[in-house]
Amino acid sequence: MTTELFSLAGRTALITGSSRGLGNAIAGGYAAAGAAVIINGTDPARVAAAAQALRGKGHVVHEAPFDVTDEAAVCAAFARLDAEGIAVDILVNNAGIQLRKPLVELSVAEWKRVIDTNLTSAFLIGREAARRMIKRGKGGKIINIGSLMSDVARATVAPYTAAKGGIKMLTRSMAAEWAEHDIQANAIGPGYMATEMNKALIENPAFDAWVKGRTPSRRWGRPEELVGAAIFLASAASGYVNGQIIYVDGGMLAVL
Ligand code: GCO
Repeated sequence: MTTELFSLAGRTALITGSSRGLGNAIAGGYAAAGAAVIINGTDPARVAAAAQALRGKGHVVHEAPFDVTDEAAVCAAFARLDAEGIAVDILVNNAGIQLRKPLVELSVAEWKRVIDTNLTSAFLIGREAARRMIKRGKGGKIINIGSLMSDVARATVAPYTAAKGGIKMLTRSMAAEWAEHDIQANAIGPGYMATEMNKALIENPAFDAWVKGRTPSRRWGRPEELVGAAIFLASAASGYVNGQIIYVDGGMLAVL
């Protein structure tokens, strides 16, 4: 009973930004749970390498290199999947960038680049995936990757924070419109995870000490520590969970 509840066997999962970082960890966890996975990223060579690494473990892996901010590229990617008979049962909107700069120094172009990559992409890809899930009539799963910044702010990461706050509310909007089609839309809020995006922070002794002091677990999170929540939200175990955000943050948001 338990293993079936959390099995992803027979499902296909598209994870955006999965050639590295958190997305790649989730893709590996989904493949190990039985899903076929679709690796996405902007760099075809990096996507191919990530896909090959998972195939080397015996998993079924497809490649879909496209720019998540480009509507035409998103639609073309889904058209290719349609043509290949690949139906997306699980979508993880993970792709995101960070830009650390004071608001007063930020350009509109910089603002838009973060919002487009971290928020608008989730709308674009969520819309294409949901259109097909609704038409197929077999339900689906959408997991949006939020952040601590879905709920709290830190100076110098305003566009990222605005986007991640939007991710939380877009998740609820998706739940409001798509739950009746048996599509569960939820989010995961990673805490300070040891990823390439946070390398500069990890290597900054003062910031590293702050994260460790501010986090009850007294350490940075590891990307693979998101896999449990990601599998839960992608599996039958979360069939009545809608519009929620699960924080995997070592307890940081729970304490002062
Ligand atoms: C930062 C970090 C954070 C983390 C993560 C926390 O500059 O403060 O990049 O944004 O990456 O999002 O949940």
